[in-house]
Amino acid sequence: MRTILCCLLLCIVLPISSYSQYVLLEDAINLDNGCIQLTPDEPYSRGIAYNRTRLNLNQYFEIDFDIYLGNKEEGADGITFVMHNDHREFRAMGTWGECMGYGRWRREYPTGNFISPSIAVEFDTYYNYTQNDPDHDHVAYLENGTNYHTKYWSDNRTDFDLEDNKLHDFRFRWDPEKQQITVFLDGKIVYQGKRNLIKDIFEGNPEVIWGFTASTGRASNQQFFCLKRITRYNLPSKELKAVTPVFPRLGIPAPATLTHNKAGTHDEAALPVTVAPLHLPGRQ
Ligand SMILES: [Ca+2]
Ligand SMILES: [Ca+2]
Repeated sequence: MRTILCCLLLCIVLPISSYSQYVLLEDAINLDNGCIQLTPDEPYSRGIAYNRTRLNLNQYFEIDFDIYLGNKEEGADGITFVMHNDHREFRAMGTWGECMGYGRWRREYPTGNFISPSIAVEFDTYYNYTQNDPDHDHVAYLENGTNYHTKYWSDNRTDFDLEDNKLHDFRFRWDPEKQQITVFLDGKIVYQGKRNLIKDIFEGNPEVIWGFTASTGRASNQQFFCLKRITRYNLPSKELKAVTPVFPRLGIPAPATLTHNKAGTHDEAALPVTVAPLHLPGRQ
């Protein structure tokens, strides 16, 4: 009887504990497929999801996840991956619309809602001249709640489109020895840069909150993410510390209509330790 009760309890507790890995703000919700929807395909929506476990920037780590930016090429606005030490902690949020729940309307006016100190990677699907966007979808590195950027990546294509009804594989790598950020999208390096994050951004604090933000404006798209794996290493030994499968509900396949964008393979050469890829049943 006790065994049956324990099993029943586990059945109840496990799904709750997997869902509770994230603090969900505003319109963010858990989806039945195990992913977290940041915005529905509705105008003027904003959703934010923070993992409850902070990252330590003294450790080497990689975060690997899928993102979905919708199925309407004319949709909006995009998703950001964010790391921050904003004083609002797990309640921090930025402005809606072109600011993607991360930044602010104008870089010159540090007013209103924006997340800072922070860094972010934006997946921008809508042209906004005030943020210096190219007229097509793009990826860009951002800091301290400013969406305005002078550099971007769009695979040297003017028809680059992220709202293609596909899951896109995104990987964020932090190497504290080199003080280097490397960002991959569908196997390609889309950003690489050196920055003393602890000193120059996070005011000496190596512990940062991390998660995803997204919003819509007049135009919209459904936008969600599915976190697959966090890999962390101790330095300087580069001993593997932990490989944490953090996909909320392992074993639940992605929507049948969605396929992966398989544009390339990851550059694994820079990894100090080779880690076998985490197998997600029902996913390729
Ligand atoms: Ca587009
Ligand atoms: Ca934009």
